[in-house]
Amino acid sequence: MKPFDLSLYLVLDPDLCQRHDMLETARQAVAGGATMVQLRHKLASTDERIALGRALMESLRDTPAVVIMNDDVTAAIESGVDGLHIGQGDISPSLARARIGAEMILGLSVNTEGAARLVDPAVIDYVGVGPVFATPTKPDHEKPLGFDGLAKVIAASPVPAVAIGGLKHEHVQRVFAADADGMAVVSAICGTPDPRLAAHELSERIRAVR
Ligand code: TZP
Ligand code: MG
Repeated sequence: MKPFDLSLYLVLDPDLCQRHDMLETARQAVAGGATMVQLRHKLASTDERIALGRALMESLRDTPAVVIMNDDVTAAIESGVDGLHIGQGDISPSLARARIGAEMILGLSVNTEGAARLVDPAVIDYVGVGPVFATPTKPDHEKPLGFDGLAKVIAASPVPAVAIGGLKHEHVQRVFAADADGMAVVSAICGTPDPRLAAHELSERIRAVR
């Protein structure tokens, strides 16, 4: 399995990151300090996801960044990305693991302490915990956790956790104080005029508080 660092996790959603070219946004964000990039393309076909996954892998080949495919097991396998991220309503973790094999990273979204406690560390490599705040980026999100809720869910998880949902530069200290291993963002990088600078400022702040 490729070693992964959850510190600054960019969720690349083409429907929300239209401001810039996808591959260029990913490259810029990684150049600025993003450690992981998830391709979350809800409206695409599996073939389109495969093409984008391959292009992203090629574009980030000379970097330590890890590429994760959201939801689509077939696209994750066929594109040769480093990992897969699934939600609570998606394919079951054990079935996902059986399909992707031992070498791919597997992430799972959790929103409650109960869901975190059910995580099997033999199956799941990391959890995404959120939303910390209500976010327009994901209108159908679960109830926001706040930082206290975040800390409780993370404490219940047997695997490393990345926090997500409405997170910005000014939240870095509280995210890591809740014992998160990383912070995941869409708009804090995609919604800015300069993704490289945004990632750089976030990663410097993360380095400072850890
Ligand atoms: N899962 C929970 S919140 C969210 C996802 C994918 C969206 C986070 O986007 P933003 O723009 O960083 O609030
Ligand atoms: Mg999903």
